Amino acid sequence: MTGIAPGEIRTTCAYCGVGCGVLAKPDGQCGITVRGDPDHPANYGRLCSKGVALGETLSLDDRLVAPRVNGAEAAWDDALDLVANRFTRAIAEHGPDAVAFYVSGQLLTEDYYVANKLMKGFIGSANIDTNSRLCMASTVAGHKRAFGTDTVPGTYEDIELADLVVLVGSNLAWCHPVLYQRLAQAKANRPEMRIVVIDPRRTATCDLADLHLALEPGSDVALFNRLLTAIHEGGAVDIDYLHHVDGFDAALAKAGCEDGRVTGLRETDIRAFCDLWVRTEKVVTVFSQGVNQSTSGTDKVNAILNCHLATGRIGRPGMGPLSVTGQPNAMGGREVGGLANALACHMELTDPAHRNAVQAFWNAPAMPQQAGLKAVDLFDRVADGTIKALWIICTNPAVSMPEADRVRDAIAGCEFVVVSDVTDRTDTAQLAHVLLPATGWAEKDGTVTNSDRTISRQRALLPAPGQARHDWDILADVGRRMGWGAAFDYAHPSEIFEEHAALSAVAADFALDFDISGLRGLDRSGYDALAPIRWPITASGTVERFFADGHFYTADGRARMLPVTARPPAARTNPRYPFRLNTGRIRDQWHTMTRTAKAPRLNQHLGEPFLEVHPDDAAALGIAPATLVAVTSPSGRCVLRASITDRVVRGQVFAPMHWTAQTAPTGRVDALVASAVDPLSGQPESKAAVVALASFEAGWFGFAVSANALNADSAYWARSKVTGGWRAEMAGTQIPDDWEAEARRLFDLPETACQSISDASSGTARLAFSEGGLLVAALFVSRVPVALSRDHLAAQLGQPLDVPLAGRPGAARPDPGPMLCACMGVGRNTILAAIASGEAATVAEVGACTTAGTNCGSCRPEIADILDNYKVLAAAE
Ligand SMILES: Nc1nc2c(c(=O)[nH]1)N[C@H]1C(S)=C(S)[C@@H](COP(=O)(O)OP(=O)(O)OC[C@H]3O[C@@H](n4cnc5c(=O)[nH]c(N)nc54)[C@H](O)[C@@H]3O)O[C@H]1N2
Ligand SMILES: Nc1nc2c(c(=O)[nH]1)N[C@H]1C(S)=C(S)[C@@H](COP(=O)(O)OP(=O)(O)OC[C@H]3O[C@@H](n4cnc5c(=O)[nH]c(N)nc54)[C@H](O)[C@@H]3O)O[C@H]1N2
Ligand code: SF4
Ligand SMILES: [Mo]
Repeated sequence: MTGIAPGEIRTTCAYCGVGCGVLAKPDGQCGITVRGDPDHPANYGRLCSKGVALGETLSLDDRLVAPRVNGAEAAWDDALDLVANRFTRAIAEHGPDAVAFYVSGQLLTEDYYVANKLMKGFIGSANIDTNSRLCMASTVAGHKRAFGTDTVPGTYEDIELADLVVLVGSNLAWCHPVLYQRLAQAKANRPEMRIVVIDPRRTATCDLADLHLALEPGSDVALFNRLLTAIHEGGAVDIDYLHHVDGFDAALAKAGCEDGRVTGLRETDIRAFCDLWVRTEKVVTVFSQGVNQSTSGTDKVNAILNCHLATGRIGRPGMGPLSVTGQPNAMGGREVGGLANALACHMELTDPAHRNAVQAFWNAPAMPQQAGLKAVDLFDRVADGTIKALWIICTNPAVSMPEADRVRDAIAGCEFVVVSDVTDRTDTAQLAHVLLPATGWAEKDGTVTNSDRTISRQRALLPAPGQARHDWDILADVGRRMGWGAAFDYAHPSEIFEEHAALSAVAADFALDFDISGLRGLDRSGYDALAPIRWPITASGTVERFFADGHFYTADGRARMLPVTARPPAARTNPRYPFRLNTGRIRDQWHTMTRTAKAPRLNQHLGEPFLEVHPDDAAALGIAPATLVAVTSPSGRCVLRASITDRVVRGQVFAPMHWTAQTAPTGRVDALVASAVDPLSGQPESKAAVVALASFEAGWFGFAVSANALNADSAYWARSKVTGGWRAEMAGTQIPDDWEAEARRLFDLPETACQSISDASSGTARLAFSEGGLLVAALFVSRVPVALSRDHLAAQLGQPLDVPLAGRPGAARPDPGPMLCACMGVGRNTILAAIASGEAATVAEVGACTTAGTNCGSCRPEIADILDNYKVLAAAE
């Protein structure tokens, strides 16, 4: 181990399922500095832009620091008595299925374990589901069908060892950036390595691809069926391995009926992909939400697994399917049985032997016999009043569930809603009767499991703010108040971990895959010192590779290939809703932005909600660049900034999922998404809504910066944090009579000195407010989208008003342009200048000249893009 510096604490990143090790150093002032842990097997020292900015997200200004009941601060005792009483009453009056928990893959394993134990063992209902239903459920269902259990056989090293890496529905460059960097490095070391990206959209990940297959949304099964046929025809079937596999003939027969044309791909491209796959033994298929979030998600997973099983390319170095998990503890949630149809330690809720074993182990009074409500059904039952008491922990369903307006209204109409969060400023928290302050990432202690089954410790770095308590502690306290003191008598997460490890020994008696019984008996210091370790960790300590030996976890020990056929997405485009809406993530924001949006540098990459539209579609609809688009679907409406780009094909549009009523009320894209689900996994089709587009006829556009929060209420607004204040994009239909009065209200500055320039004929106005000669707020408006250097204006906050109202820097100070490299703080213009000067012609040279892309590297695909565009421009001149 490389030593750690004095004062540094080893922990794990708060965000994605890569699960990077972090060395954090508290600065003694409630802050921390971070660097990548060089010894952690997930990242070996690397961090992405979000990881680098962890220290900038810890301010306490928006934290929830005391319990609240109906909006008023309350004592913990009163709040928790109320929760226990209301749940007890609902159960007494209506039975255990009248209550529900909706939890999260961002809980630590220990939190998750207690939530699951309380609901399934003691309340006696399986109505606990998690946001993993929106995330990993199709993979879980596909793994179980094929392997008899939910095992991810691959590891991160396999990606590096492979000769062909196929990325299906994964924007690895932005969503698992450190894995992407490992892949990029492996390809740089071995240029003969091939990478194929299968995604309807040309993402940043495609920059590394030798082949990008922009297939029709939802058509992955057809492509992998074509591949299975090609595997057979090309002689790549592993006859010996097929002794361990059932269902080859049926799967192949079904695959043979598939019409590859539904993929919309050129036959030559399909062939090129199949040829590459067939002739390359070391193949890793990485897949993510483009696969899972689909009404045929489980079939997509099995179509992929079929190909690996048929070739025996599974469980061996450099080979295998690898589902990358999204949330930091999505995998841990699967281990503790967080889903409504699962039981702890990969045991089955519907298997009486498993159920009895868990009941005996927990000494539990009641166990449900059947699976509980899956997320979409769960909120339907909230809407119709069947669920009388609901506890939402560590997730924001009023934003992230499909048909989000309906879900929001359902929560608002529920008799009793408890929300545990780190902040009250979420769309869901605003609907709670009881709001419980949870400790956050920097304050919590426990374990998380990443995409390749590596368990890592997350360690507390800072004291809990105010009265905030740990999620496991809040849950256990409610368990005690409901009358189950002995079962919830935990004093420290290590005790919960110990119990989980002991339960896994029970599971091991059933010869299940999940086994951490080798970690039993860790005392507190052993737990505190636990180094990253991949399960299984059996009592005899062996760590094996799954499936290479042909042993699976089905009744007969053989894997299953499934006959599957492609189905189009549930919603069909039609003349009323002619566009297919794809949704997903951007590089520097995390989900509903409650944490990442606190770091100014993470807001600079893409600062407002947007819609990617193909140039031809935009032209046909009269949507000009940077104007606004009204997007409607059968379930809702959004207004988003038009980003006109051929990264999407005609007829398809893409919008990020991150914005909320707190940050951009018309940017809640899940309002547009229908709640159609996969029949097996219950996972919603988040990536294939149908929508109509129209230009949003704005009478004015505005851009504002302010040292204080803004009271924006125009038809369109989106705000984000900048250093020293806020910035907002705005637009409205009616032009106000008096811009100064409007600005004073917006900024809540009734008296402050104001300088303004306006031109009624062009509709422009520029207003600057200053105190003591220093800029405190400014508003620029125009009839067309406001053109000015936003970062420059934001940087003027608190500065002397020397170049008033120019909107761009003077010649002496070049404008760095929009932030491209969040880690090193390098703007687009700085990079362009380096390229134009002739000093930098490659990504590496841009790094050498400007430092851009030299830390986490997440922006390197975009730098490559700028270089390419520049070369095209130069050639055209
Ligand atoms: N920056 C950032 N990183 C994150 C997160 C975040 O919020 N921000 N969230 C984390 C979480 S919880 C998750 S689950 C992961 C998600 O990680 P990813 O799954 O990589 O991310 P998404 O952007 O949701 O979707 C991936 C891609 O699926 C494509 N797609 C859409 N439809 C189809 C289809 O029918 N077939 C195929 N093959 N592809 C399709 C989309 O165009 C998109 O590029 O990211 C994790 N990492
Ligand atoms: N259209 C569309 N919708 C999607 C997706 C998509 O691709 N497209 N992706 C789906 C996927 S894969 C996912 S994972 C979900 C994510 O969606 P959500 O889970 O709803 O999003 P988050 O913003 O991560 O919500 C986490 C909440 O927990 C709070 N929190 C943070 N730390 C703690 C803690 O330690 N304890 C407690 N109690 N609270 C804490 C945060 O402040 C935040 O409010 O979105 C899903 N929705
Ligand atoms: S890739 Fe980035 S967000 Fe994901 S765990 Fe690593 S540092 Fe955190
Ligand atoms: Mo996710």
